[in-house]
Amino acid sequence: MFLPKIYPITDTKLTQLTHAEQVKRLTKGGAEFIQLREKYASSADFYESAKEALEITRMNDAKLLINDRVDIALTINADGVHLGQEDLPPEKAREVLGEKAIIGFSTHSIEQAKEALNLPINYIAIGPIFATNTKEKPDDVVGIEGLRKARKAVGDFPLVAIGGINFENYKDVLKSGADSVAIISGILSEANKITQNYKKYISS
Ligand code: TZP
Ligand code: MG
Repeated sequence: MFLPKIYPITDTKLTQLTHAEQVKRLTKGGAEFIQLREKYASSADFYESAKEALEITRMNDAKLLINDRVDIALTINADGVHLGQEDLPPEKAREVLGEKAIIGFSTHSIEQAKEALNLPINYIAIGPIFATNTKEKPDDVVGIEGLRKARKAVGDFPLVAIGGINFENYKDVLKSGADSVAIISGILSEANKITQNYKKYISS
């Protein structure tokens, strides 16, 4: 599966922009793999905005994953879902979405990362690597050392690092075993510079 080095995730609260607008700005910067993360909207509203965002990723040959919501991913025919420890089990998501869907799964410790190797998923995410204010009630910080250990534990399985990653630290994170870094505030915190910020990562 194609996993880009920089994996942006949308946040409407932080940006005050629709998911579609964020996706527009990200794809303009060259983003090829984007996750929609929505913790507040109603299902009806998220369904509409996810559909709108998918049109933009399709036009730009980018992949779109939906956080938490297998039902919405299925309904709009998104490219995949990103699930957490308390979401629908990945086995069930695979049954519902089929073989072609991309399924990512969040872990917060080496033990969870190891267990995730037995699941029908396409990548494991581990975090938070660093402290973050973006997620409500984040798990304990894994740290760079934890990431190194996670890499050893999962072998060459695709591994995404998340949490507190920014322009200053992302290269260290990639060197410490992550195939990809998932970033929210490090790209979106200045809503008028999303395209520019995304480009800054990929061009350095
Ligand atoms: N899961 C673990 S940390 C986190 C999520 C969704 C938040 C990442 O946001 P940021 O702004 O990149 O720290
Ligand atoms: Mg979740």
